[in-house]
Amino acid sequence: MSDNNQTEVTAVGIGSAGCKIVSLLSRRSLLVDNFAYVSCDKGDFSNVDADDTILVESSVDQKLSPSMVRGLAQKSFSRILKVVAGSKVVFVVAGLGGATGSGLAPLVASLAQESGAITVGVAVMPFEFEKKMKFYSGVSLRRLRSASRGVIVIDNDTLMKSSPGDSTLTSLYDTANKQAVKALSSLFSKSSEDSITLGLNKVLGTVLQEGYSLLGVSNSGAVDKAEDALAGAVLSLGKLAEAKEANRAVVVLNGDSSLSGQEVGLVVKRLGSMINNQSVDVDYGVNYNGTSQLQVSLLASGFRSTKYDDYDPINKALRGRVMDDEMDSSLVEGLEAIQPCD
Ligand SMILES: Nc1nc2c(ncn2[C@@H]2O[C@H](COP(=O)(O)OP(=O)(O)OP(=O)(O)O)[C@@H](O)[C@H]2O)c(=O)[nH]1
Ligand SMILES: [Mg+2]
Repeated sequence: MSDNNQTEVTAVGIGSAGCKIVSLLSRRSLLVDNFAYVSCDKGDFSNVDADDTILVESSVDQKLSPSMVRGLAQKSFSRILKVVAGSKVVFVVAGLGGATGSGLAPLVASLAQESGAITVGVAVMPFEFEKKMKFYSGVSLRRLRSASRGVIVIDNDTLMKSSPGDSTLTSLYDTANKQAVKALSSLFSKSSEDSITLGLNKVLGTVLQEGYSLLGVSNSGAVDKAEDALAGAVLSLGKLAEAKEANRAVVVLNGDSSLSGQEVGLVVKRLGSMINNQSVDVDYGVNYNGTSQLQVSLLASGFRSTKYDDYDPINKALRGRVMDDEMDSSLVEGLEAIQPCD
């Protein structure tokens, strides 16, 4: 698989949301050695400080669909394979629902799997009001799941809970990114003096299960902040799937030195019963380098169905029967490729 000179863990950001989130993660001290970016929009690389940017270009300006993006990306397969070559673990991070992330995340994941890496998709799902994005995101999530060994699903609505009602869309995204990056960083953080880290194996042990892993996030500054934030995180998962389907979970508490051992113990003990399954296996991490506002990030796995199944009504109607599930791609050529008839 990999030799000692090769990169162990790679994160690839795809499309606008994926590039933004991965570039924010690249500034943290994480168990990720290599960061790469793939997009159809050069602007997505503007805040990225890395050489590994792959631009998937169309010869004409046109509105793209996921299958058109996959067609255009065929020219970039060798570059994508080079980025993931030798990695033991590859995280493929994308917002689903647009053309680029929805089209390319499953494709990059399958290339990474082919290269021998353990591939984990990290999918950010659309806000409830982004109705037009639902169909592509539902189809892409299903494809990402079958192209990867595990998928971590993050719901944008879960992340925007702390935004005021009159926020602009860009500030909603900013808040969502801060929450997502804080939660993902705490799951994949390197060990340090002021933290008890989970380590990659425990997180992967949770994610590499059948079905989907869901990331629930909640913050609290209340007197009983540990219990309050945990309840919020469990509740946010309950909106996405049946909490009782969870069979494994890891939890990370992001707070400051006011977080007592008793509070941590309480969270770990309560978690099993809150997700309605006493036998659930719970590992935990704690970061003391945050603020008094406690963030609880709960990653639970084993969800065979989620609310996103409804985003792809065709697949739901097929009820598991397969029509033609090979990822389609259309080769797009501009008008200049159409030859006039004599
Ligand atoms: N959390 C978060 N979500 C975002 C952000 N930008 C977009 N999204 C979400 O990501 C999903 C896809 O949006 P984009 O990333 O803009 O789409 P894209 O993959 O670049 O695709 P196209 O631009 O259509 O080619 C949608 O669900 C959006 O809600 C962001 O900065 N943060
Ligand atoms: Mg975009």
